[in-house]
Amino acid sequence: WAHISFKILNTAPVVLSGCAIIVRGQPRGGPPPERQINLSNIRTGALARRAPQSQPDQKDTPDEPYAFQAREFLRKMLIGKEVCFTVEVKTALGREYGMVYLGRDTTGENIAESLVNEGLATVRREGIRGNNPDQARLCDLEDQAKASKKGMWTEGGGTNTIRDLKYIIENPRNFVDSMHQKPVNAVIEHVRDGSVVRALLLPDYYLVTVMLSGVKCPTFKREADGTESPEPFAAEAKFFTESRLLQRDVQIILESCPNQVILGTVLHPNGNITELLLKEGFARCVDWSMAVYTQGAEKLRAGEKSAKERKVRIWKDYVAPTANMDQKDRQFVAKVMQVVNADAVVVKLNSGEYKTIHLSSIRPPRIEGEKNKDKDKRFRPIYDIPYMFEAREFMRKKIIGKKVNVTVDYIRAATSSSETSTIPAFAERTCATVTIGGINIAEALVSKGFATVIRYRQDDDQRSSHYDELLAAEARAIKNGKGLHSKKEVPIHRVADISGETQKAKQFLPFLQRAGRSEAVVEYVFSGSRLKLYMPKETCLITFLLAGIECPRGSRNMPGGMQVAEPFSDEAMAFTKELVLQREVEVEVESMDKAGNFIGWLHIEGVNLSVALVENALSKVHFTAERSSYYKTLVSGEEASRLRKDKIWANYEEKKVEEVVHVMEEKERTANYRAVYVTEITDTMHFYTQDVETGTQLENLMETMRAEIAAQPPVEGSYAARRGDYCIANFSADGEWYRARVEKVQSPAKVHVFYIDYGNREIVPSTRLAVIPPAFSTRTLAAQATEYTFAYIQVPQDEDVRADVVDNLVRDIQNTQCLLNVEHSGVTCPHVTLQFADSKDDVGLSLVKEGMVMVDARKEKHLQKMVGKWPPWRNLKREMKVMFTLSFQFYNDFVRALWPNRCFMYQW
Ligand SMILES: *[C@@H]1O[C@H](CO)[C@@H](O)[C@H](O)[C@H]1NC(C)=O
Ligand SMILES: *[C@@H]1O[C@H](CO)[C@@H](O)[C@H](O)[C@H]1NC(C)=O
Ligand SMILES: *[C@@H]1O[C@H](CO)[C@@H](O)[C@H](O)[C@H]1NC(C)=O
Ligand SMILES: CC(=O)N[C@H]1CO[C@H](CO)[C@@H](O)[C@@H]1O
Ligand SMILES: CC(=O)N[C@H]1CO[C@H](CO)[C@@H](O)[C@@H]1O
Repeated sequence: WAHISFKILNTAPVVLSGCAIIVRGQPRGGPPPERQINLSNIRTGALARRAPQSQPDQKDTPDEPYAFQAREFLRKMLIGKEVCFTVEVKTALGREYGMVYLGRDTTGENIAESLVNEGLATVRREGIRGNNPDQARLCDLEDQAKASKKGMWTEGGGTNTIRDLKYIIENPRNFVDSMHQKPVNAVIEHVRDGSVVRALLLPDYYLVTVMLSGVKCPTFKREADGTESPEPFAAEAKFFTESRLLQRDVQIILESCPNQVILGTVLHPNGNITELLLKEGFARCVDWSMAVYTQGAEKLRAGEKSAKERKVRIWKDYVAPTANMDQKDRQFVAKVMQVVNADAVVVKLNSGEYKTIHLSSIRPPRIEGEKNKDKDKRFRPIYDIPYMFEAREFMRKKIIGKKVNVTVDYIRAATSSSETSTIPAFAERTCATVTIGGINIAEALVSKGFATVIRYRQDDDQRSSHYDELLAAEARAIKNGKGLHSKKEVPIHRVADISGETQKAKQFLPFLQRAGRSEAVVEYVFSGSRLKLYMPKETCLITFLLAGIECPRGSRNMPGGMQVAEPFSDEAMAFTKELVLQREVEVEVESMDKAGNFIGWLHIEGVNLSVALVENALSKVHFTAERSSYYKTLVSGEEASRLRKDKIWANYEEKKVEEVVHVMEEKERTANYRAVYVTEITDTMHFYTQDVETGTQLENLMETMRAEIAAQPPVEGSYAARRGDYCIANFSADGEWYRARVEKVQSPAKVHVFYIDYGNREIVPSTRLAVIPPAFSTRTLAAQATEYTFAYIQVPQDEDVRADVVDNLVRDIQNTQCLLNVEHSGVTCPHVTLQFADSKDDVGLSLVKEGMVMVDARKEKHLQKMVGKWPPWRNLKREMKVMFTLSFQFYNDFVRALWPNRCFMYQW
């Protein structure tokens, strides 16, 4: 045996037994080599050993008495500390014997002496040389320990110091459950690789293998020939864990036990190894076990993310999925324009561009095999796939029209359907995490059971940046039986699609007309004025055309070929989409066309879509709008757009000239007088008439209505007036009920109403108003008062003069029957001529003749003729009156100056 003696400064990483330790030098760019040192001249008990599993006939060897105590004594004293040792003997096999001292030199505590002193080791006296003072000292210490009955010299043999080691746990799952995820004290006995350790659980001495939850380090693969080949960084990862945990006192949280594997987290006061391994690039996150990690999965993902960004160790060649995107393309705020089948949204970017965004890592409800799709032509995924509708509705209600935060997680490249085909089976997809007010929409969907989470290959990076939250949400949804995970019958949506079904539509029309304003959701926008609506109360789908407007037509495939789109048809469609697509709206259905499309008005948040299109110069007013209560608004909107020469009116001037020429050649003035009853004359010289023809209908209606109300008087004050509503009002002049429309609600005491059958207005308290009985609504009989104004005469600008004229008119024609002919349309109402019923004299002309108003000549030739017959001295009387008044004053002043005491009297 060679006798060598030298000192090496080392760290003790492992205590093999009471008398053997493994030391390592300082790491230099990798795990430093290990050296095993057996303490010379002493002996401690042997630790328990498990029989090799290859030899089942052998038995496990238990601890020798005080063996574990000796090991623990050394472990507590040495682990992680610096030691210095001398090698006294090196055997032929390379085993080294020596002395170990705590600290940097041999003045430190001599470990062998301490052990002997504590009665934890015996001295091998056979090798002792009397002349060696160190060895002599060992003998002395042993004698003292014996004398004071320390350690193994205690009476009783120390059987109580033998551990009852448990190598096997019968039911590991029960065992883990019984720990209730509470930290257990433990000693890490062995590190298999960076993320798998063998731990001795205290105080009951279970030996368990624990995999760190949520992570995996590179491992040592066992080859067929028994050799181990390490994956890159396996040794480094193992050393990282060893140097921090091996033989340390730790706490372990046993978190789960799937398939006999115990998953846990090791806690050490200096930090948490799972996080550290990830941060240093020694491990990657593992989805399946991440779900059980109890200390905050987001910290683990963050650790991994940081390692990836720094490209450390296992990530040295890492390229982020969004690496070549600009920051502004990676994260932005955008407005949601459409929810597409519950896993995608169309958003409007700041630039005005639209972009489809898929929600990362989730899969909407779907039907396996898609077999129904082929069988049934009318298969509509949104209603027919269980929970698809719920999912879409959930998303729609939460985010449609709202601003959301989009963080792009990855771009899924387009995939082709086969090797030879170049047609992509999937187009490229931008997958992102979409949040609103801090809520991750995908997570919310998954937690409601309206979507499932996509599983990935371990190394697949193309996933949500909040993947664990998604998995956790899914676990909750499964546990609580939500949505797709519910054991209940799936909700069925029997939605009647009556778009294009003329017969069904015809049956349905009266329902919708009677309903007045109905709720609807806009499912689809075909064009600026053509929509598909879902009616939730009636659970049906209808096609709806906006009333009152002419919207530019888009291009269409017609039998004769492609029909070219009219200018601004796309703009109109975009406008309508932006305003109403997938929104909750109110519609008033008025009628139906031959194809079974309903026609009516659509309101969204106080905006009337027809009006809005006209006001934005994207539609013209259609003549059928004249009858409606929105006509005025429509016409003034059109007028304003035309003046701005906006969009469809951009080339308006030229067109007008053309039209006029056209008109001059073709049109003749039509005189088609009908009998009307003038009911009201306004301060602006407009007037309201009723048709004599329908007069009796109105009388009958009023009579039965009043009788019905008298039989069942409305509860006073039960009516809440709402602008635009039809109602009945108790007219202050006669205390009778009339049909009316609310024009303005100033306060409950001041409601502005318009009597729709008479044309007069009044401000009344809401206590004088009541709900209109449905049988007497405008569906039964349209509003009877129609507004007109005079053609060919100028309305005097001067208020006093105008008031004179109005007084005249009230005296002459109010509450009398006249004959009326529409001469031409106007901004707010048609312009007409009126004749006195008896004399057939023209009312306007008589005003002109009386010099009260001036003639308003028309440019249109066919109308010029008409005025041409009117007196050439048309305004003479009024002009003379003005002139005379002036000259009279002048003359008077002049005369007074000459003859101060004379008085002149003149009479006109
Ligand atoms: C050295 O220590 C190890 C670990 O305790 C033990 O297995 C081995 O038998 C010891 N060697 C000798 C020669 O005592
Ligand atoms: C978007 O995110 C920012 C910062 O995280 C936040 O202040 C803002 O409120 C979010 N906006 C929405 C619509 O969620
Ligand atoms: C109308 O109101 C007045 C006063 O409020 C009341 O006296 C009258 O009876 C009402 N008329 C009807 C028909 O209810
Ligand atoms: C639960 C726990 O102990 N977490 C710790 C893990 O380690 C980090 C530092 O590495 C600590 O900040 C955590 O508190
Ligand atoms: C009754 C109603 O909702 N009318 C609205 C029609 O649309 C215009 C403009 O879009 C609104 O100002 C009206 O209030």
